[in-house]
Amino acid sequence: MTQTTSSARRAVRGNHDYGPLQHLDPVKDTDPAVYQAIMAETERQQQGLELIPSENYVSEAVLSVLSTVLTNKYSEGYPAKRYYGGNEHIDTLESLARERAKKLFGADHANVQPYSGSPANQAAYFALAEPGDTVMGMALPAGGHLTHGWKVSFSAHYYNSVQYGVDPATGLIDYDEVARLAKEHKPKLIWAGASAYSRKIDFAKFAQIAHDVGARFAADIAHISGLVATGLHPDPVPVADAVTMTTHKMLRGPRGAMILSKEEFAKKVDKAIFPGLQGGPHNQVTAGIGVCLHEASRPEYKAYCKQVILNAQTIAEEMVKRGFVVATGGTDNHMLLVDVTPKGSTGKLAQEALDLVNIATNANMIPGDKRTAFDPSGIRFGTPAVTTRGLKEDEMRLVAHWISDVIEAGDDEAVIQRVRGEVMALCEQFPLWY
Ligand code: DSN
Repeated sequence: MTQTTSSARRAVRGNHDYGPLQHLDPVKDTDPAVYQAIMAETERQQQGLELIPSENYVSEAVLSVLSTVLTNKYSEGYPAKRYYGGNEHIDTLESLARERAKKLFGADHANVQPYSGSPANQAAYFALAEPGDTVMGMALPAGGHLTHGWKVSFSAHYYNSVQYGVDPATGLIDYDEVARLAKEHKPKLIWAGASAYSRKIDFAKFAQIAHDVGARFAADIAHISGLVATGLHPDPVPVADAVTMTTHKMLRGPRGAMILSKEEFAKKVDKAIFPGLQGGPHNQVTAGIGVCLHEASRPEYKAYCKQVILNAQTIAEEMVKRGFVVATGGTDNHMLLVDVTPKGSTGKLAQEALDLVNIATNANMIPGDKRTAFDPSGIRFGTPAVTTRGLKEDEMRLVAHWISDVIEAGDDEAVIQRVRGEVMALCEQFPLWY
């Protein structure tokens, strides 16, 4: 998605004639309600800054394959082993995606069929543990994912979940504490990975802890997949029994997921996905995963990932200068967690105020948070989407100051109006191609 392409299109088509969405013309007449909602969402994405760290914009190539006849086909099974006829072309697409995933991540085996991140993680449990086994993962309030054993998830209902957190003072994973808990509880499976952790994760250390207690080790790299693929984050693939990830976050693919595994677990992983948990794969998504993996193998993608980190670090530095408390003092990756309570706000109030100025974020708990998950002390910011849009450090400085102005402004309508205007003007300068 280059700036030149987007600008050229808009020059020809005008700001609000969303050319690439012409394939929606048929639904305009048959279902205007759906059409209008899609157009409104397109406009929202155009006119706002997306700072939710788990979101991104797909390329035109990825979006185009999602709306194809591939959605018509049933393909239960795997390439050359299907339960339906007529799958020769689907086999080609799925094999391409699997081979590209293996090559990009240096994995023995790749399954590209999981419908999304939670089913992928469910399949990893199915492949690596037995119901009732003790499992260990990072607690949700500390930055872990629901499926890593949080109490409301299947992962705590069907497994005996032991949770580790972060050091409340530093916000960092305390590996000695993880090792101590592992020795005490003797889990069969240990998870590493997070949805809200801004520092590097030492996967080798986790693997050693798991090895020492005879546990299997799974890494969930949904958030940092791009950084791992490009060597900008320690790699779990050589040390983990299974590695799961969504494909729609930093990888800029369709909404889906993948599981990489060592050869030893390849059959178990495949069986866990089908027939264990899922039916037919979503072939249009498989094709989109293939395309995004191809895009991620190019040198431009590494440059993009480096910029993602620089952008997040720039926001963190500017917000610290404005007197905010950034968890762990900064970031090594694409996201940061900011405590907004010293400014008299809360996570929920700040998220709502930022919505008013077209900046999308999400309220999040911070390490040692005393507030509730519904209205926590923090906000989670991430830069994968704005970096895809072409924004760099100069724009990040502006963004950090707009965020700070809005959170400090409380009910000051003049500040809201000013910042909203400035955000929309910046979005006009960096249009999306949609
Ligand atoms: N919902 C994702 C996130 O926002 O981080 C995790 O699954």
